[in-house]
Amino acid sequence: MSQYTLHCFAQSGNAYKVAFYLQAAGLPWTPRWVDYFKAGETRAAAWREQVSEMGEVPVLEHGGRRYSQSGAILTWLAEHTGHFAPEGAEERYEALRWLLWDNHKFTSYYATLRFLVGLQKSGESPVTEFLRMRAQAAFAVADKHFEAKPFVLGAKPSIADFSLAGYAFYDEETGMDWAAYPALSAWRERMRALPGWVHPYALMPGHPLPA
Ligand SMILES: N[C@@H](CCC(=O)N[C@@H](CS)C(=O)NCC(=O)O)C(=O)O
Repeated sequence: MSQYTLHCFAQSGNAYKVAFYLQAAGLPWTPRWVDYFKAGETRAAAWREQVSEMGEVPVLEHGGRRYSQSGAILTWLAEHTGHFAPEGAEERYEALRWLLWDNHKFTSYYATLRFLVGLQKSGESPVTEFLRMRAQAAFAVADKHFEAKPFVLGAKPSIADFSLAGYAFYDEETGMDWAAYPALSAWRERMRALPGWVHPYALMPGHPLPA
């Protein structure tokens, strides 16, 4: 039996942050598919009671405990396994800073834009225009950062990179032009080149969506 079970689904970049980490770290893990779209599993009272009160994926199970929030999970994994761990207090602070920024500004707007435009095919609206504007602002911040550093903390990838990489490899159309952010795009290629990299649709179950 695997040491780690990850409640996830293929379309979830937030789950991919942890799945990609586990894969790149070479840790033994098993996915547990969550029927988010059709059955609305995460919205069921029983799921919230038994798996996560926050009603969100990913959830990691290990040693009889459940862990949620990708940033907290990655931090916990780094501390307990040593893989991709920030080194020393200054790097731990830096990693936390970028994890929070990723959750609030980078992943959140881009993932919501991709959900609406790329998955739900919502078409354009003031909401998608706003989300794209915010995603562009976040992409510009990350692009500037990667002009100076190959990875978030410096020479080596860390948990902060896995967090930022959650939605970087999905191909759905979002109206975002990655080519306009060359340093960010180059970082994405460095992440793709890490041993263990697998596209999210091949790494986690549930793609294509069952009819
Ligand atoms: N900050 C959370 C975000 C998790 C998240 O939004 N997960 C989505 C799937 S990608 C979800 O389960 N959403 C359910 C909901 O918002 O009700 C994390 O990083 O784990």
